[in-house]
Amino acid sequence: MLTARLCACWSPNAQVDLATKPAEFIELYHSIVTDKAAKEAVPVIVDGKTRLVESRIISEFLARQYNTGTPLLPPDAASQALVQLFIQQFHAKVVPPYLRLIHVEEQKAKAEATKDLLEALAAMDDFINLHGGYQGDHAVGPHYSWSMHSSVDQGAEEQQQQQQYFMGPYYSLAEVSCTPFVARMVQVLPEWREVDVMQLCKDKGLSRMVSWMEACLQRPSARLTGPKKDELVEGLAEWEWSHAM
Ligand SMILES: N[C@@H](CCC(=O)N[C@@H](CS)C(=O)NCC(=O)O)C(=O)O
Repeated sequence: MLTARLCACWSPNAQVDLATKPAEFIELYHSIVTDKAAKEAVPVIVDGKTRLVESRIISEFLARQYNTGTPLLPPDAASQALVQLFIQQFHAKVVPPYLRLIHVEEQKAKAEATKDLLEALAAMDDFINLHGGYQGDHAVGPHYSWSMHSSVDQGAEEQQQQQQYFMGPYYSLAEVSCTPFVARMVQVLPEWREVDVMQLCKDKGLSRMVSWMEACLQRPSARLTGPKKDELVEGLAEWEWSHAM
């Protein structure tokens, strides 16, 4: 899988320098995306004969193709759809103001982006309260009489932590797809923009969002594979520099 260091889909194994995209990368990209005018972007995955782009499509492909450990999608169509809706809402509402906040310089624009970001996080807090596992009439989870096994024994603290995922105790593509952005918001914004997202959410009483973000970041796989704060800030500085040329 090809990624770039600054990206939410970062992988240390195969990186592309987006400032000087190699010809082989451009060729590979357009062997998948036939629109020659499309800007070549990572991630790109080559898995045998399967070649794909778009992080959400790649994640879902991997979850379905290599469904051997913790299942990342619930078995019933209604819960699957709610997980997809959660991901769509997060990417449509939360990610744009986050990216805006990263790139704007002017004080007024930063304040507006911060306001929009917090409103989007408040909407996601409501979304989890309405649809999240074990809560609300439209909640995902055992209401639909499915169960997802967890392959490891967990301590009480870990179990309590896991109640905080979108699907209650079940880690799913909802977290997989959003955790990289949570990590960036929580780790990068305080230093990059003096905006402490976690604290602001606490101040606004977005308790479900706070516990969801904490559970995302505590997940052992996220801790193991997520880039460190310094790498993220450095990657952003490099990106700003290369795109300013
Ligand atoms: N919707 C795409 C977005 C991919 C994307 O924008 N990737 C960025 C890096 S994180 C990229 O490669 N940009 C190309 C460039 O900066 O030239 C996805 O989720 O995979």
